[in-house]
Amino acid sequence: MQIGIVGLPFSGKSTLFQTMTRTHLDEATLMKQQSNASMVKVPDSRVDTLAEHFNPKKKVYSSVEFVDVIGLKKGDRDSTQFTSAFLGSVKTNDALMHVVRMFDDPMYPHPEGSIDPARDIEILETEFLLSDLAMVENRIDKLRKQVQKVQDDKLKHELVILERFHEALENEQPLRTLEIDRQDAQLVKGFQFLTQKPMLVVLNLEEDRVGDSDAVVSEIRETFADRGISVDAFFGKIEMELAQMEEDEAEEFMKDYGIEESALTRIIRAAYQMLGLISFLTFGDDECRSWPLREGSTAPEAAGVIHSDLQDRFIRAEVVHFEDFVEYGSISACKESGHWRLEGKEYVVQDGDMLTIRHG
Ligand SMILES: Nc1nc2c(ncn2[C@@H]2O[C@H](COP(=O)(O)OP(=O)(O)O)[C@@H](O)[C@H]2O)c(=O)[nH]1
Ligand SMILES: [Mg+2]
Repeated sequence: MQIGIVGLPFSGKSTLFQTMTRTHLDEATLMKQQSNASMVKVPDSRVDTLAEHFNPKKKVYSSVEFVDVIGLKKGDRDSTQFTSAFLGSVKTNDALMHVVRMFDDPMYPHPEGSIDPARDIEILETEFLLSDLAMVENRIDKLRKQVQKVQDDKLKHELVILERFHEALENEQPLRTLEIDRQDAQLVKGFQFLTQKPMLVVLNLEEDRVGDSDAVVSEIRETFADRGISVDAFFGKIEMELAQMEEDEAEEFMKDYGIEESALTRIIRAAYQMLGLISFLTFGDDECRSWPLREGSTAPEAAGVIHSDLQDRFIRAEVVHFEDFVEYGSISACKESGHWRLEGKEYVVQDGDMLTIRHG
């Protein structure tokens, strides 16, 4: 599962990537024009709570991969199309984060000449839409010819879905706004349509906007209300400074600015949810840990995230919900009060479930 960071040049993509991954890439690496990928820890205070209780040797957090997608330079755009190399590297991501520049810096001129977040969002959205439209039209042409020659229900059905997509795209409606059932989604998954990917717009604000960032976010949210995108904000410059501080120094600094929660934490969590992931927990003297799981997965599938062997040899899962664990104070107290369960193969794992897998 991968989240691609996209956006116009000098919007703060690499800044966001580096502060999130706590890496520092030198200019030479950044200039290489290749995408950089890195795993990012998903903060989860439940793991800390479990660790306080079990005192394990290790604490491990669920993580997701972020990619700083390179390939979109100013020269890469002509009047209508981004390079196919850029679009190709966007395609492979499961969800997208669009960094939109709202800071002013004459050293790094905005490629469009001015700060205008709605315009910048539109530039990328339009580009993705046109790319999908071209692909849909191409495929529809082929399918129409094929279904005339051979009787094939699957191809006919694909044609129906794609015609529906075509209509939406022609009305400038991104595919992510369409309701589509699982089977149909599976059938067209291979196209990796760009406007079908969950999209989080992240506004990169000037540090003096801390006070009115909520208002800025709301305004953009309203403007794009019908596009099925989420909107959030961060302060690139502040995050760069925070990343270089010790923890207590960072806390003090955030207080001075009146920031309650690190924007990075919030954005990482939002991205995680956007991928349709929840977390289940494992615990013990050895390790307390959160694990990523696709929403709607069963207990054996969760076991498979830990180890494929565990899925094959799954018998039952012992389940306590984290909230109950906190309320009753221990696993044995949960047992006594009826908050401990044995679940079978059909059980759908919930966010915050503490699991112990019984296996053969
Ligand atoms: N003043 C200011 N500068 C920023 C901010 N975010 C990024 N920058 C600077 O803008 C330049 C471009 O940022 P970068 O992250 O490399 O943009 P990218 O091309 O989208 O990857 C860098 O010199 C950053 O240090 C911000 O919020 N405020
Ligand atoms: Mg960059």
